[in-house]
Amino acid sequence: MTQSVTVTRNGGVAIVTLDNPPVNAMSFHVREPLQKALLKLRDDDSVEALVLTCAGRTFVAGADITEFGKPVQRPHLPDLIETLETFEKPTVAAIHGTALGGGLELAMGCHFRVADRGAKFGLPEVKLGLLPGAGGTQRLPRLVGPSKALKMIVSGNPISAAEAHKDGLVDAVFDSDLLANAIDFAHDLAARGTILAPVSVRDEKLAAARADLAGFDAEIAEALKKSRGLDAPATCARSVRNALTMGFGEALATERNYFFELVLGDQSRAQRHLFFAEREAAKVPGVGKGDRPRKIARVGVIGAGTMGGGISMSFVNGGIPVTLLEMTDEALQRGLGVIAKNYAISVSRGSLTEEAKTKRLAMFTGTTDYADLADCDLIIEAVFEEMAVKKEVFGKLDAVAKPGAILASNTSYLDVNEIAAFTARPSDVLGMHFFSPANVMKLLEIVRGEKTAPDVLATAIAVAKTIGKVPVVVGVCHGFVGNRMLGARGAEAEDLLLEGATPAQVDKVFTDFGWPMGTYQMWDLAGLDIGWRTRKSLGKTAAIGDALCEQGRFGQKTGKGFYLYPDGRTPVTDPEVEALIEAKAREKGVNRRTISTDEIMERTMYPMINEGARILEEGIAARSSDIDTVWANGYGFPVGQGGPMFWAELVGLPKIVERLEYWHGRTGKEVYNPSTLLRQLAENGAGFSSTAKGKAA
Ligand code: 3H9
Repeated sequence: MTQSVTVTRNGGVAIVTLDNPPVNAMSFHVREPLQKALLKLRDDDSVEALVLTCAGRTFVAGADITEFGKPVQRPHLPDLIETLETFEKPTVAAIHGTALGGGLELAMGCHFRVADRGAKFGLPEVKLGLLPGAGGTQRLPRLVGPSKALKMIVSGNPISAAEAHKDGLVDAVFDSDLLANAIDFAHDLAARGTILAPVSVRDEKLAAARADLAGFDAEIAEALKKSRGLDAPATCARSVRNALTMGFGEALATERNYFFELVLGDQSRAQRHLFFAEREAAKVPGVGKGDRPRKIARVGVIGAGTMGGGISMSFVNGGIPVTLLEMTDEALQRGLGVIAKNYAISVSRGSLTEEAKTKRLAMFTGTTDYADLADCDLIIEAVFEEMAVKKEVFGKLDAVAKPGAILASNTSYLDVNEIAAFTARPSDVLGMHFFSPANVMKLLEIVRGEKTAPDVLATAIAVAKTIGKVPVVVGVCHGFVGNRMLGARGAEAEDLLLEGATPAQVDKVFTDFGWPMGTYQMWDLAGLDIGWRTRKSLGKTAAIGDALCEQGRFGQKTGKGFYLYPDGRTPVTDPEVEALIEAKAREKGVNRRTISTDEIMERTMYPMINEGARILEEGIAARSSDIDTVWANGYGFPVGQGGPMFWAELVGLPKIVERLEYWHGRTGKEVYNPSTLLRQLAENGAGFSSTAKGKAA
């Protein structure tokens, strides 16, 4: 085993190297030897300066998240930083890769920070439901000013080396030879006898905000606008504000208390669960290190509509050129026009430069000829959701695609095995289910067919990561993981209204839980006519949904649906809809009554969890954490609740089974019939993580 901390010398400069693969997290087995080494070097008169550096692909990426929630072993990270601040000789952090969380806090314990040009700096603790707990909320404002620190800490987003240099977080940036340059930098400081002030005593950048607390409070309000329902962002902001109103020592101790409060809370537990769940999802049973991803240099996309356009943009944004195919030149030009408009909006918002826009647009090649897809390594169809259409497309693809090319369907519901059978190469076929808007939503459901080859899955996962998506491998079934559970969540939506609830009441229960919107708002956004058409084709009806559509109320796009949309976007309760619901209830002989919040939760969330358990039982998802990853990244499940399966365990599986049984007894509906797996787990006092892997495996 390599040593996690080594000390070498270059004349009077001591070089301390941390080595804790893969990301140099500050685990106990790093902290302990580091503290010993630092104390020794501090008191060694032959040492004139110190350089702190890391082996491997990155500087320290933070505290070791796996240690959270367990008893902390001393020395703590703040102890190390305190030791660094007591050095009376220059200390220099040499940063490559990412200095994140506790890693950046450690670096801020040094007098100076120098960095590789490609390095990134951030305090992403808020994304784990935490705040920086080793002085980050106190030292960062002192280096970059409180406004910038507030933005960085509340968003958790990293900044580049150039920005960090401009803002005063970093003292020098090098294009190459970071360590050699850092050593020279340290020698130079030692030779010049530079006067050293630890970051904790540098208060100059705080002065302006200290004199205008009201102004800073306005900045806090702005920064917290998007953090509804989460505790960590407000705590981060409060702690940064403490830098303005308290002395360093008091603010630091307060930050530590905040950290312990948050780390023991359910929200942080949920967000840490999602962090590891996302990484676990990329490890697919049956896909090993030997299944090397195929090279994807060009992607073909069939269909330049909303979905195909968004998918194409995702690849181009990730640096992969796209050949976009449409049936007619008119449809192709329309699709390319929408893409160009989307990029122009990004330029006008300042999130893309004109130059980058031109570069990206040049990466699209439009065609109406299938033969032009011959040089593509991956081809994704985003055409009409009808098996006959898929058959035609895959037949044509099979004829033109080069050997080894991967053929993917963006289907949301259809049988990928049947689609694969339309080709002579079913092992190269799989589903790649993007979520709308495809250039924004992070989730990618990768649907594993019976014959999909392991290296094809490995390729899909790798390319998904390249374009910034979160891949989750699922098995074949109607609706896969996400849409199948969504169906269960909405199964009782009509009856809840008939029995006495209102759309606004149900949707409020959803938004209070943390969802970005409720069921009826979501349906209005998607368009009520979609479900209406599907119902008609299946010979099904929905009393309220059908009646709304018969009146031309298709949702937001027609200005009215379950709600009115006077400004085109904001839902407003419509008394006509309430009258319609009451009339339909009378027609059906349903006596309306008061529906409680608990009932709404039980009749929406519990069927969804039951369906999730069935999905696990059937092996459509390999693990319950994959289901949570799907929901957090594709459907806006509130991250502070950890995903449906994590949340179900917080509620308690026995309670969920008991209530499902109650509703099953009362209504006889199958959505409430507890799955065998759910019953077994509840009886045995077990959790979902004990479940087996299946078809997705
Ligand atoms: C903190 O610092 C609190 C302090 O303020 C206060 C303390 C008192 N710990 O993402 P990858 C694992 S909170 C433990 O696939 P990439 C990860 O699970 C922390 N493990 O690589 C995975 O394991 P496996 C603040 C960690 O190259 C492996 O490393 N810091 C940690 O795509 C590779 O990870 C953060 O929130 C960790 N801190 O991305 C940064 N980090 O192979 C969190 C990673 O078994 N980390 N692992 O699945 C990241 O954002 C990304 O990992 C990083 C690399 C960008 C660094």
